[in-house]
Amino acid sequence: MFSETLIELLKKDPKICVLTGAGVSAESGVPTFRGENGIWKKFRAEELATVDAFMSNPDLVLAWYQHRRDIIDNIEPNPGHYALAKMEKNFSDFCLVTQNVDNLHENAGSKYILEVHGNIMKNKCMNCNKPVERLDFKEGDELPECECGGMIRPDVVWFGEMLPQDVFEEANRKAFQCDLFFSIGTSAIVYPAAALPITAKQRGAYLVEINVTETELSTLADEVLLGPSGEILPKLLMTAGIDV
Ligand code: BV8
Ligand code: ZN
Repeated sequence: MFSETLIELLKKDPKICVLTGAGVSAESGVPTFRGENGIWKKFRAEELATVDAFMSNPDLVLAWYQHRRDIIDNIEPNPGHYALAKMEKNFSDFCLVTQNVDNLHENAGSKYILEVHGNIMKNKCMNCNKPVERLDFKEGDELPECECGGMIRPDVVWFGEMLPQDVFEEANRKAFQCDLFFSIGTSAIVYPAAALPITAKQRGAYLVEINVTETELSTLADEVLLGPSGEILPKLLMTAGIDV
């Protein structure tokens, strides 16, 4: 299932950079964005994950995020998350970049995580940027407001918004200098995060994709491992002699 090249490379303590997307959380029960049960299916991304959508329909957007938090509150990381936390302990230069906002990598024990699209458990004031912890909102509730009078929103990156500069710059630096890049559970179409595996490949890294289907990135990858990340990652570590 795994190439000799990949197994040999893993034995040399390579610099590793990983990009994860919604597919890594699918086996935990978090609906993906564009899959058959993808969240976007009920709503178009433009309707919900944008500033305009929030300003024109804050109730709907806040209720949608609450719905997603409610799902996330009742699920556990899966073996794919745990395998990535294990990798962090077994390699001296390991960077986990995630597009996921669901906190599952942290719950699985990963320590150093670059959350390039923010975190759904965090909120902030649109006016003064003051962080606001847990927000429980039901449709019809008063809209949450900051002491400064600003509206409170989820601290995630919406379409058309910039990614957190320092976080993305660090992710880019890691992609630039890594020997081995894993693109796991992502359709690799949302930029600029989707540029990271391309940067790594251009810089000479060995590019591995783990997904249940081929994506736009598959033709560029050195190795495409087709299957659920929750099964493939533990098997990969076992084959490379890293106990999971
Ligand atoms: C920016 C946070 C500019 C919020 C998200 C045209 C119109 C408008 C915008 C654009 C446009 N063209 C390009 C753009 C830019 C846009 C973009 O790339 N759009 C795409 C859709 C074309 N990008 C942006 O707007 C970004 N900002 O460009 O700003 C700018 C520049 C300077 C100054 C000012 C502004 C911001 C993008 C971030 C948007 N926020 N999420 C929230 O979560 O609510 S994006 C959202 O998509 C999630 O973060 C998600 O992670 C991300 C990517 O999706 P995936 O994770 O890949 O999930 P998906 O469902 O697509 O795929 C799942 C995959 O898993 C599938 O391949 C499936 O096969 C696989 N899978 C399923 N099960 C498993 C599995 N794999 C393994 N194992 C399994 N078991
Ligand atoms: Zn404020």
